[in-house]
Amino acid sequence: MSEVVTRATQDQVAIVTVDSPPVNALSAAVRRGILENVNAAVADPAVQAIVLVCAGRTFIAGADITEFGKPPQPPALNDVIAALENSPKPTIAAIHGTALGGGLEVALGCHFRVAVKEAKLGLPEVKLGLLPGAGGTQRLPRAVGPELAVQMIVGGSPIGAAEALKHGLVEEVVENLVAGAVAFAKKVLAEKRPLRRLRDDDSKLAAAKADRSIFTNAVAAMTKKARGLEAPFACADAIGAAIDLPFEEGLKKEREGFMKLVVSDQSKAQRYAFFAEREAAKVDGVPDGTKPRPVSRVAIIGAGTMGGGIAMSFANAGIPVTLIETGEEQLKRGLGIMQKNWEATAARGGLPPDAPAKRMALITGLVGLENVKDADLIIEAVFETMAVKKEVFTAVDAHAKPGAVLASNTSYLSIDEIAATTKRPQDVLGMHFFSPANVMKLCEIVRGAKTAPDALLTAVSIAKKIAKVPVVVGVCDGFVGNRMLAARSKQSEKLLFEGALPQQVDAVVTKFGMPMGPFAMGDLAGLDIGWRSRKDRGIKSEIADALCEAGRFGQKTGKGYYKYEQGSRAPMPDPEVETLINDTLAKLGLKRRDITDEEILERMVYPMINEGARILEEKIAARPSDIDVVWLYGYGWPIYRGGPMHYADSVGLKHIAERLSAYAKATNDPSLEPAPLLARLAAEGKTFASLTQPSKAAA
Ligand code: T1G
Repeated sequence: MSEVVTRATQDQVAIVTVDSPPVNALSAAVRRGILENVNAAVADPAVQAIVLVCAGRTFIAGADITEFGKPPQPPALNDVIAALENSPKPTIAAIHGTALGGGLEVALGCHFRVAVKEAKLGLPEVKLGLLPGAGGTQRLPRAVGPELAVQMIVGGSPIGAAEALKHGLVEEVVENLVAGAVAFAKKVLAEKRPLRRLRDDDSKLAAAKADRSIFTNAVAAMTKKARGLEAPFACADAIGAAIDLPFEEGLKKEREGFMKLVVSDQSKAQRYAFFAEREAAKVDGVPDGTKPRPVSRVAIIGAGTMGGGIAMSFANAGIPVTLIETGEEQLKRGLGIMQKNWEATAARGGLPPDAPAKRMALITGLVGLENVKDADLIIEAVFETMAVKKEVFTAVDAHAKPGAVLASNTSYLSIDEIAATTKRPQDVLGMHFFSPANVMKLCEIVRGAKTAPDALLTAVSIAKKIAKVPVVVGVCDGFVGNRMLAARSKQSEKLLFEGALPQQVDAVVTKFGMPMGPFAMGDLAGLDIGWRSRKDRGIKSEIADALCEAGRFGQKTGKGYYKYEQGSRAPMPDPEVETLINDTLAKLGLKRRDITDEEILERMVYPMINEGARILEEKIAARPSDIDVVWLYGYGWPIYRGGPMHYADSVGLKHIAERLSAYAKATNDPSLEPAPLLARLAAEGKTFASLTQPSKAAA
């Protein structure tokens, strides 16, 4: 019999328990074990009902994603579900933790479901570029109605036990998992309740069959933000089949949709991203047994845009914050913005009405750096100059308690230089958040030359606690993300000098899937910042300089590389910019040439990949997938392309190296020559992925 699934009978109820850590995923062994034990329970005259439950921290969290792309092993999941659904004895799923994907589909195959109040139930397959492939698109609409089914399947977010009870997805919320499920089974037997096979129950589909707009409106709302993604639309089609077709035909449609997506490049990229995010939190070079330091209070220095957003992230996670500013006025302004942000979210229904007050209550605003004294973690988010950083860290070093972790939110500056101003460089590191810090998920954890392993683990674990995705990076100018972005910005500027227009470059980059192109981004950030720093450093960028000399600082002045209508952030191409570019190039004696979209895309992406290779050579990033996680969660890289390094492997490193060499010669820019690592892998016909042990996401 199975090692991962066991069965015991209690009071005529067979309790079939899955125990396959870490998340009871539906591996072949688990599928076999469930099938064997359910069949045995059905055949056992001493058994009158069957409860399916899981040991460990969660109910089944889905199919085993590591099995995708490999030859399928029997039994098929649909056969396991059919055994539960066709059982002549009541089958009850007892849910705790997260019943997700194939796990919820197994539960939907049972006649009844009970859950503990903390449980979450969902079909997140769309987040892996898939659709529920074991009846979820056919049974969930029958359980909760098409509207909620569309939200859950096309959106991919789970619902809680209370909402599941409200919508009939579970029959009961129980206090004690197993005892509650057995008691429920006894009730079903005592009341001779008919066995509810969802496949036979179209009652909740009737309204949508009569008025299809119930379904199409829900789909339209959920696919608004699905730009470039295939899976959300495939999910919607499969749910549509549940409304239009008999169950078995709908199941067939679902299967066809699943089989198409599971081999798609998009799903491969999204499965890769799933595991890449989890790998990124595993820090190399930390001795086994190293524990993070306890963090119960955080101090944040600076209540500006970044400091305020960071403080909100901690309060959102229930961690008290001391917010420190140089004066009452700055403090008041910072606290005011945080309150407004929370109230706006609550007004949109994104937070319970009492949450803003509760979270503000976790923030203590104080003036004076001495107030860092009680904090376990101190994050500095002040003006981005080394002089100011050093001044702040010197003071923090004097007041902070022993063992406190001192973090800088710098986006570029050297953590080692900052750490050297303290007597405790082992406690200093970088925690680089991204704006808006209460929204963006990425946190680059910058490891200094002297940063202690437990300080590093403290930053990684606290970042996860505040729902950030931590990636450990080394010290260099711009760390991973901004360093690669600089390589792209350099090319975007050069393309203007060679003949491209801002709107052409941005259109190529957004068509590729990025949320915004380099020139619209420049206008958002403000062109005057770069202009002032160029002037400080005595360097020129004739086109950008000319724009600024003409007062075109971007959105803040209503015009930059684009023009903006009053109150609108929508960039509109401006013929004045083309004239300005032509005049500037004429002065420089430069001629414009036609540049293809293909060349623009290659010169936007390949130099970044090349810089990524250098970052790996210098061990600034531990693995290529870490670089991808930085771009996925910090810079809006399209999830269905997996990240720059994964994308490079899908294009082929040989082609990329050849194109880079060609551009290096054509534009006389030696920095475009392929980095040694890229050149070597290309020559050996290898991939970036080959640099780390086979990833869990099978190709
Ligand atoms: N398959 C294989 N491994 C998995 C896994 C899965 N489904 N889920 C988690 N793991 C591994 C993960 O890689 C990590 O490994 C460890 O478990 C702990 O995970 C037919 C097609 C359940 C909410 O999309 O969302 O069903 O790094 O660090 O933060 O229709 O894991 O320790 O070696 O994330 O507590 C649908 C995916 C699959 C859910 C727990 N299911 N998992 O979060 O732990 S497709 C999902 C999660 C499907 C059917 C279809 C989360 C979690 P390691 P963790 P966590």
